[in-house]
Amino acid sequence: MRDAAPQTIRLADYTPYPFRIDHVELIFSLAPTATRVLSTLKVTPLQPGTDMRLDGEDLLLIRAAIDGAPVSVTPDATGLTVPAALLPDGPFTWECEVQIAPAENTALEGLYMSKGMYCTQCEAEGFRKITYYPDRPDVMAPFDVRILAAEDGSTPVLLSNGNPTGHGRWTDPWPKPAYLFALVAGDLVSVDDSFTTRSGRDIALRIWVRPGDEGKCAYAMDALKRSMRWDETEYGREYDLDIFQIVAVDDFNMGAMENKGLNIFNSKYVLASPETATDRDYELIEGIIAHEYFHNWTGNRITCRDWFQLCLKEGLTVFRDQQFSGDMRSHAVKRIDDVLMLRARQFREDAGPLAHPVRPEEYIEINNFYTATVYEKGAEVIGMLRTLIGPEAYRKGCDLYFERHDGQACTIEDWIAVFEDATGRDLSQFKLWYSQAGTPRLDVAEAFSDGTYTLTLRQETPDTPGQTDKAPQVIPVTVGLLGRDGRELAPSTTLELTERTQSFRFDDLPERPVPSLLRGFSAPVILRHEVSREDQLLLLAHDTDPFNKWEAGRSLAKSTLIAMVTEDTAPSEAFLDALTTVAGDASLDPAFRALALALPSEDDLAQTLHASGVTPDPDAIHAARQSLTRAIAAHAEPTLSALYDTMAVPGPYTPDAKAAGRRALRGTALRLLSERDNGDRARAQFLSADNMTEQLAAFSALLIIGQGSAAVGTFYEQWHEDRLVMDKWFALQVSLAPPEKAVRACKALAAHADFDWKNPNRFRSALGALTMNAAGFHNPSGEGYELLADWLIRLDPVNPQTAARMTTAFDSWRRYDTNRQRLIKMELERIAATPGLSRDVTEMVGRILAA
Ligand code: 0A1
Ligand code: ZN
Repeated sequence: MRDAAPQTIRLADYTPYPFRIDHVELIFSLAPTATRVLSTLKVTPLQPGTDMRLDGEDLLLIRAAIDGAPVSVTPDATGLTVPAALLPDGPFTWECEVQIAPAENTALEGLYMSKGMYCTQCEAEGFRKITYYPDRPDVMAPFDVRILAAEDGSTPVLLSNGNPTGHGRWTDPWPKPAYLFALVAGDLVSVDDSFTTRSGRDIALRIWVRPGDEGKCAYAMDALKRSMRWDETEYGREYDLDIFQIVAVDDFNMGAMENKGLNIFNSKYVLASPETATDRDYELIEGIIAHEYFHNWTGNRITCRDWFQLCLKEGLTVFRDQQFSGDMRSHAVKRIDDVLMLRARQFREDAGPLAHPVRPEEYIEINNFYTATVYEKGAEVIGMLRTLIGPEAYRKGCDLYFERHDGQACTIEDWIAVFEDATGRDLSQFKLWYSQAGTPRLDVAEAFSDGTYTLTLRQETPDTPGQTDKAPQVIPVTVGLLGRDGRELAPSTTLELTERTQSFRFDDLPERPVPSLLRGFSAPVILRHEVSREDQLLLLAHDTDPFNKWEAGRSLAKSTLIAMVTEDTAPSEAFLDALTTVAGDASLDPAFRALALALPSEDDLAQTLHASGVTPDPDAIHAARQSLTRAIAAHAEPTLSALYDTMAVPGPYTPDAKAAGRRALRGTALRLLSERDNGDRARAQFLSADNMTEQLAAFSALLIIGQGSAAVGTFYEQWHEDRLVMDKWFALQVSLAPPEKAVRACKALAAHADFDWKNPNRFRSALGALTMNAAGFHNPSGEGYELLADWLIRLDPVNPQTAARMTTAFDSWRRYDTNRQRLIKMELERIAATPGLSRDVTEMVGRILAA
C-alpha cells in the first residue's frame, strides 16, 4: 500500500544517501505467488549515527539481520527504517528476505509475469517492489544474482544483468543503480550472434523470444550490431561486458528498457517479418534498439543523480538515436519526422496544463514525467548545443563527459560544465532551456534598403503553470537568403539570438531577398512570420534546405486548411499545382515527397486555431481536411496514378529506407486515389500484398472511405493468431472510423473476445486509438469522453501507469467550446472522485483540471 497523502518531491531538497552500498547479492527462488528474494548488502555508513532508510512497497518481510544477527524492524507503507542504534559505525552486512507475488502484479512494475514468463521493470522506482533497498539512482553498486528456477519447470532460462557465472548465476561488475536491475526467467529461445569491438573483444549477442518467434529477430539483431559499431565510430564508446542480451515481452508499459546488459523490450519493438511488420515498425525497431543500446553509456555508465535529471540520460540518448537513424537513412526525412512528432506531442504539452521544464523542479509521481518534454525537447536542447558550439567542440565535450564522469550519478550542471570547459564559453544563459517551460515564439520583422537586409527577431515565451516573466533564451536561428528567381543569395548561417529583440544585417544584396528561416528547424520554437503565398511557393520550389522546403509546403497546407475552416474558402490552384509538382518531381526522394503530400493532423490544426484565438470545431476541421484531400486527389489524379504504377517496388520485400520511401509515396498515392476510384486499387492491393506495409496501406485507405467492412473480416481471419498484427486491426478500425462511428467502433471492439484490456498494447490499440480520432473523440455528445473515462477508472487499479499516461488525451480541454469543456471537466472530476485512485492518475487529473 502507498501513502495516503502523496508527497511532493522537490529538486531543491536533494541530499546524498548517508550510506554507501559496496556490494549487492540477490538470490531469487521463483514461484508465481510466493517468490522469495534474499538480499545481502555490504554497507558502509558515511555519516555514522544516521538511521538507515530502505524503500520497499508491497513486500512481505520474512526476516532481517545485521552482521548475521536477527534484527526486528517494522516496515511501513513505503519502506523501513533501521534505527541508528542498531547499526555499527563501520562497514556491516545487511541481510533481508522478502516474499512477493509476481503473478498478482498487473501494474507491470517490479517483478511480474507475462504469459508464464517472469520479468522485471525497475525504472523508475520498481526495485522497491522486489526488496528493501535505497531505490534511488545515486546509489550505485555491483550486483551478483542467483536465480533458482520455479519448481513447476516453467523457467529453463534464467537471466540477469552482467556476465554469466553458471546456470542462473550472473555477475555485473559495473556499479549500477537499482533501476537498471533486471531478471527474466521462462521458457525462451534465443537467436545468437556476435560482435567484435574495435579493440578486438568478442561479445556474445542474444535475443530471447518465445518459441515460434525466432524467425522475427533478424532485423533487430542487425540494428543492434549497427548501433554498436556506430557508438564506437561516432562517440568512441565501446561495449563493456562479454554478453549483450535483449528479451521481447508481450506485456510492457513502455517501449523498452535499458537494464545493464539485459535490455527488456515491448515485443512490438523487436519482432518483425515482412508479412507482419510495416516499414514504420522496422524504422521504430531500429531506432529503439539503438536508443536502449546507447543508454549503456548515456544512462548506465553515467547515470542520473536524481530523477529530476532524467533528461540527462533521455534527452541525450534520444538525440543520439536520432543522429544514428539519420545516418542509417535520410537526415532530411528523419528531421521532418522528428519535428512532426515534437510538434504533435511536445508543443501540445507545452501549450497546456501539463507544461513543465525539461528538468522539472517537483513531482508527485516520477512515472508521470517520462514525457515528450523530457525526451524530445531534451533532445532538441542537445541539438541546439551542438549547433551553437559546432560538431568538433560537441565531440570534445562528450569525450570529456565520459572521461570525467564515468561511474558517476550526474546532474545537468555536470553536463553543461564539460562544454564550458571544452569551449571556454559561458553557457549559463543556455541553461535556461532546462529550467523554463513553454515553447518560445519568435516574431520576425524585415527591412531592406540600399542592398542591406535587416532581420529583427523578437522572442517571447508564454506563461506556463507556475512560471511567468521568462527571461530571453539563447536561440540558434539558421538562416539562408533566396533571390526572386530562387537562386541562393546567402548560404546557411546560424544567428545567435540572445536578447529579447535583436537585429541582424546582411549587406551587399542585389535585391530584397526571400528569407529561409530556422533551417533544419534549428530551435524548438514557433516562428511567427507573415509570408506571402508567392514567397512560400518560391521556398517550396527552390529552398536548398530540405526541411524548409517541406515546411513551406506544410505552411501552405496549414493556411489553406485554416482558411477553409474559418472562411469556407476553396484551396487555391497555385497551391494544388505546387503540391502536384513536388509529388511528381523525380529529383526528390520519394520519402520526402510522401511527407510533402501529407496534410497537418486534425489535432495540429486545432492547436494552431486555438493559438490564434479561434475556438476549434473538430467536425469542421475534419470536414476541411477531408475536402482538401479530395481536392488534391482530383487535381493530381494523373500524377498520382502514374506514381502508383512507377513506385511499385519490384522483387521481394526489403526494409531499407529506399524501398520504404517508394512504398510510402505509393501508399500516399493509393490513399488519395481511393477518393477517385471508389477503392478499386486498394481492394486489389489488399488482397495481393505480400507485405504488411502494403496490406495495411490498402486496409487503411478502404477504412477511410468507408469501404472497409469486407477487409475487416478477411484481415481478422488471416491474422487473428498474431498479437502484434491484431493490435493494428484494433487500432485502425477505431482511429480511421468516420467521426460519428468512432465511439461505437471502440465500444464494439472493447467487447470483442480478443480485447485483452490488461495488456497495455491492446488497451492502447482500442482506447488510445479513440483519442487519435480527433473528431470522433470530441463528439459533441461527450460519449467519447465518457467511454475513455470509464476505461481509465477501470484500468487504474490494475495498471496506474498506463492509465495515467492516457489521461493526457484530456489535457487540451481548455481549447474547446464551453459545452465540450463542461463535458470533459465532468469526466475529469468523475475520475478524480474515484475512491482509491492511484497517485499516478490523481496527480495527472489534478494538473489537467488546474488549467
Ligand atoms: N528508460 C526507458 C524508458 C522507460 C521508462 C520507464 C519505464 O517504466 C516505468 C520503462 C521504460 C527508455 O528511455 O527507453
Ligand atoms: Zn531512454
